[in-house]
Amino acid sequence: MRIDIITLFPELLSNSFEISIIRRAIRKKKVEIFFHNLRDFSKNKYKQVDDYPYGGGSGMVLMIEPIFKCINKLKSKRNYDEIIYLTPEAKVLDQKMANTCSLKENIIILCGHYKGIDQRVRDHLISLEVSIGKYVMSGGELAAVVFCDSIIRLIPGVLGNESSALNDSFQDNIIAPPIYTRPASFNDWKVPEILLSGDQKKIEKWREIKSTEKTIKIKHD
Ligand code: 6GU
Repeated sequence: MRIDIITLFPELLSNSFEISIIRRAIRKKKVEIFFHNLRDFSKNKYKQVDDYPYGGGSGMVLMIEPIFKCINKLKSKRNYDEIIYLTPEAKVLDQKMANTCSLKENIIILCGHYKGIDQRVRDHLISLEVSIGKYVMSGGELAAVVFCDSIIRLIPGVLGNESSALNDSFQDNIIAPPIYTRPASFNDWKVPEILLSGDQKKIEKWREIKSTEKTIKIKHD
């Protein structure tokens, strides 16, 4: 997979991709990530990329021209399966969306900023809009990290143990059961006896019950 991220703040993003599973995915060549600074596509000597909204109102609006130029440059080199705009005004990311997006070959991610972007970008250049939750952040950069992490870990061959993504919470709308590791007792807080029993059948049953309990609890919170 190739991910091109269009942003005003590449420095906010780049470090996040240099740790853990994403770094491993990059090293294993399962994913390539490129950053494009929108300011490099400004025709203005002050590198301006935003302007006042027509009709008045507060806040600045990202202009269409630099975005258009950047997207066009990328599209001239390869085909993109999806051009994604990250905005709180969209369907909220869930595991199903992450699964679908993890199958794409090439995607562009546009991070919003300021008050928003010229509506014509959304109408004519964007194929998918994604939010990461029902709250507002100052920009799409942190959302891009969240979105990329959620899809990269699903690319086949990224996680060491293939089944480990399949057993993730939310893959079947089910929350994973509690897990423990050594020591069996810490401060007198004990690992459930059954997990030490070696009785795999009983353990599976116990995990199912705990999963269900957690799932019901979270749905009712
Ligand atoms: Cl994708 N962007 C911003 N700016 N805020 C958000 C978001 C995205 N998702 C939730 N809040």
